[in-house]
Amino acid sequence: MAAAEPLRHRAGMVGGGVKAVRTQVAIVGAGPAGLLLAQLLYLAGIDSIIVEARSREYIENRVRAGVLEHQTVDVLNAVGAGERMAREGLLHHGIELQSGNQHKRVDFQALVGRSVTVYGQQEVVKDLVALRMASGRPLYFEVEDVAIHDYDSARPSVSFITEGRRELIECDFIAGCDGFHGVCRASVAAERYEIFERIYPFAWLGILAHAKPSSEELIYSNHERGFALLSMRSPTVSRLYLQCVPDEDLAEWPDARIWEELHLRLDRNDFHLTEGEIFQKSVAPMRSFVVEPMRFGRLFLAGDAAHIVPPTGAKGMNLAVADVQRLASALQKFYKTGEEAGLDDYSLGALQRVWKAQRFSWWMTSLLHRFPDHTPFERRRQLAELDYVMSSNAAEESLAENYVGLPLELS
Ligand code: RFL
Ligand code: PHB
Repeated sequence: MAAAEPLRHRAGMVGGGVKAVRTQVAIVGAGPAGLLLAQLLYLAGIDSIIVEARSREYIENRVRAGVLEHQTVDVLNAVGAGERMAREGLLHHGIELQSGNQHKRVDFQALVGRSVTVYGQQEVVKDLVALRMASGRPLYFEVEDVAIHDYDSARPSVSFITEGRRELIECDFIAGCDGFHGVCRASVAAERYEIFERIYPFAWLGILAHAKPSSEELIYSNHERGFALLSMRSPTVSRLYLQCVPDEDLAEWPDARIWEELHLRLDRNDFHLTEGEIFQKSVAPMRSFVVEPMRFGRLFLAGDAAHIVPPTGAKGMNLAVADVQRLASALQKFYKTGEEAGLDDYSLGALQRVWKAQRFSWWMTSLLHRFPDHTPFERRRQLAELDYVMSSNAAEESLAENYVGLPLELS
């Protein structure tokens, strides 16, 4: 990757004592999408400013994704964010599918010659924040009242309040990397986009526990009582999930009840879950969501700002990473040659991958959860499909190909 060239960035005052700064790309949101985009641009000699609503401590401790596709690992390595991941990340060559007492290992290496890495999203965020700090380029935390302006013109801007003062970023482009509840997508008039959405009639209750993972690989379990997932973060920390109702009240889930339910859904004749001290609990809703297009003039949406997948396929953060790789490559071409074709293709190209990940995430979710409205016919059909996946090489290969990540094609 090219070394950093001199960066273009200047400050001045505009009317009313508002401090104005100029940059090439204003990035809203310092999640994996915003932070990785900033680093990719920095390495290409393109200046950016990031504004983030939360504190550094908050974003570095927000527990979310855990599975990185091999392409995500590759790009993190390429931008210099791979050192700790190489030491602490856990390379996984397969997963286990479970249906009652039956289980089957899906061997990614044997089927598609690829693997995934288990490394917490907040660790990726920490590594990327550290790189941003080392670059010396601006990353404002705890900003308020962020608003985007004039993104249909050649002179867009982003305003916000930091430390009680209003500031304005004048820029060439705005990257909306501000997640599902962010301000960027919400600022676009509703008639300019179409939304595709499915809300699932269940959620995941997730825990982190100081417990040695009871299995070397992830276990996805379809059980009479509902879905359960065994995952991990390190050799001493287990990450476990239980299907629950969407408005589940955590107060009704003391630790003993969580372990009891996990045992019921994961234990087998030859497998018994190891317990430990639970130090984090949360409930995550399940939704499939896509906005089309992902570009409005000089505003580009990336990551959860544009799409949400249910977590069963472990695709959310990986999609965010693929979006910003595409966006960074298009911006790089634009600044080098003035050519806008990559920017024009961004939305269509990104959406092709997004819809394939949507399909896979919906499929894994449908295969593994108990649906409250399933008829006995639909439940039998689901179990037959799972049995098919667990006994057909062709079906396993398709699962493996999608799980490790489809190839990323950048024009
Ligand atoms: P993020 O991470 O939500 O970051 C957006 C950032 O924008 C900030 N923000 C604003 N900043 C300024 N002004 C505003 N007005 C702002 N509004 C918001 C926010 O504070 C935040 O810092 O979006 P990004 O970068 O697109 O990244 C997406 C991923 O976070 C998400 O897709 C994954 O966590 C999804 N996900 C998983 N993805 C995977 O690839 N593999 C997994 O194994 C996986 N497991 C999961 C998951 C998500 C889960 N939950 C909690 C929904 C497991 C769970 C339980
Ligand atoms: C996680 O470890 O948080 C995790 C793993 C696999 C998934 C979702 C989440 O499908």
